[in-house]
Amino acid sequence: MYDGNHLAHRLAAAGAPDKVFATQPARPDITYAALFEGAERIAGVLAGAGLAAGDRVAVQVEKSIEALQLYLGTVMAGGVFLPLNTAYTGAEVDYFLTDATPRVVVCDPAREAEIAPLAGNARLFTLGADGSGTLSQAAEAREPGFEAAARGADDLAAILYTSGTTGRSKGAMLSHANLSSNSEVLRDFWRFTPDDVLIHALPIFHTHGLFVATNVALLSGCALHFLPKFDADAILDAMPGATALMGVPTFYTRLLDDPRLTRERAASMRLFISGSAPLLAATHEAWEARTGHRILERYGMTETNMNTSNPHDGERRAGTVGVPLPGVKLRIMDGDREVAQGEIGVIEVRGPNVFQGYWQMPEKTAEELRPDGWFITGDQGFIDADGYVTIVGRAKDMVISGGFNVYPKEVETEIDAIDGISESAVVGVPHPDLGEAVIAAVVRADARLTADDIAAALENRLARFKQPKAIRFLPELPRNTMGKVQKAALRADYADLFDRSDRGSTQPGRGK
Ligand code: MLC
Ligand code: AMP
Repeated sequence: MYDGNHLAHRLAAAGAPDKVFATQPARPDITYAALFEGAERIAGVLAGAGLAAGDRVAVQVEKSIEALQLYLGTVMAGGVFLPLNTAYTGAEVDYFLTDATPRVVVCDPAREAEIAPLAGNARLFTLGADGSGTLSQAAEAREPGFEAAARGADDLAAILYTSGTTGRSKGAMLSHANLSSNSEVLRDFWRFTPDDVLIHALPIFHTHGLFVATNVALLSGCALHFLPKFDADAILDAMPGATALMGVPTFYTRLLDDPRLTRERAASMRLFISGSAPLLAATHEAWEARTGHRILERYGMTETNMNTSNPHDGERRAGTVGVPLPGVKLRIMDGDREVAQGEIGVIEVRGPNVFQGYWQMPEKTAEELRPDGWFITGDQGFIDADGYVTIVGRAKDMVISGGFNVYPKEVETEIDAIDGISESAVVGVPHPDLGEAVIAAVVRADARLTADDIAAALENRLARFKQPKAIRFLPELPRNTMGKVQKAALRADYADLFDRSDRGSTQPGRGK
């Protein structure tokens, strides 16, 4: 039934119909057959709402099986899935909907009144964490069965927005083959089979939880422990009997904080995978000492899915992101010159995983995607003699906080727009729980302005994970002779702001 649809055909091929696809706390288990039947009903609803091939379906909903069915249903209906972080404020959602002009918008029932005016001419449905809402009502009213829309390898399947260095988010366009090829490679590289039981505690609005975890599970026909979010208790409960976990480094540091994490509890596990942010070698070592497992670290991004991975069978080298995945080419560049082996430069990648460009931003696409297909990642690294890649920094001004990316420019623009602010500089500093935390150095024109005033002004403008965890007032920003703000100096000044021995303390106070 899905033959003519490149991605749907592949995602539906491996799971045995009667097999349980997902177990979930407080909600019933769901089989592969039920997963796809629900997805077909949703595809029917979308088609009935006028969704034509290539139309966007913008989705800001809590994690649920129905949300996964919405992803699959969108692909089946020939649409382009556009997931949005649930933390985004109305102001942020407004930008995405204006930019992407979706045909259908799906939001949480609790935010319907707020999102409806932003949805414009799009058809609006609601979907709650428990599966309730107008989308499920419409789906239940339909007959099962849907003839998937014909879509080829190069047609778009998804647009994922990534923040931009200029402050304007860019929609990364991913084709059916971008997604299928990468997930097939990962399934094989990581040896996923129907016998696996993957603990899924990541959000499903980003590459990691949606395309890496979900697509790999579907393509291997394995089962998921589908958890609504990260919860150390739930993960530790799920671990006996499970075989794999995928997470950001914060997952691993938080689990290490729990004495219930033991070798015995991890006895059935075969694979712990980390990515989206750098995993400290110390975390890798502590994990091995506690559980006997060496975490497998891999490296990817929204525009490319996964690029490199430590090996399943060979040496998993702490502090490295492993070797280029089969079919992915990787080189280290200094501008237009490839550097000598072992030297540091900007990482570029090419392969079937590399995206189709940024939605309606040809000039941004041209800046980062070379005409011959090499994508300039903005990450800095080197390749050692036996092919392992180490990431040493970022050429792009970006903070990764708990696996979420924050572009300082976006935060600075919002702070600078507040009355009484002269200027600001936003940087990331080490944080014991989140890896990096966003902080702001601010110069006031109005000395009465407090840090709380700034926090209040940002409240409805920026998602909370982008809001500074500390605000410091300065008489002026440090600048070099060219007048450029010296962010490295700020990072050094505030490197110890979050006491590394005081894990989990995220609020050192916004101002002083
Ligand atoms: C939550 N908060 C954060 C935050 N997450 N602040 C900064 N950075 C974050 N990442 C804030 C909330 O706004 C809230 O603030 C408070 O922390 C508690 O919220 P919570 O929802 O209870 O947080 P928690 O469940 O502890 O979440 C932390 C987390 C989560 C690390 C588990 O952020 C997470 O699941 N991150 C994964 C992100 C991810 O999937 N990245 C992949 C991107 S794809 P307040 O002030 O209201 O108390 C990619 C490509 C690749 O990068 O290679 O994979
Ligand atoms: P995103 O735009 O959310 O897809 O984030 C992608 C970025 O996350 C990459 O460009 C890297 O900077 C970073 N990243 C992903 N995986 C790793 C990793 N294993 N180590 C270091 N950085 C990583």
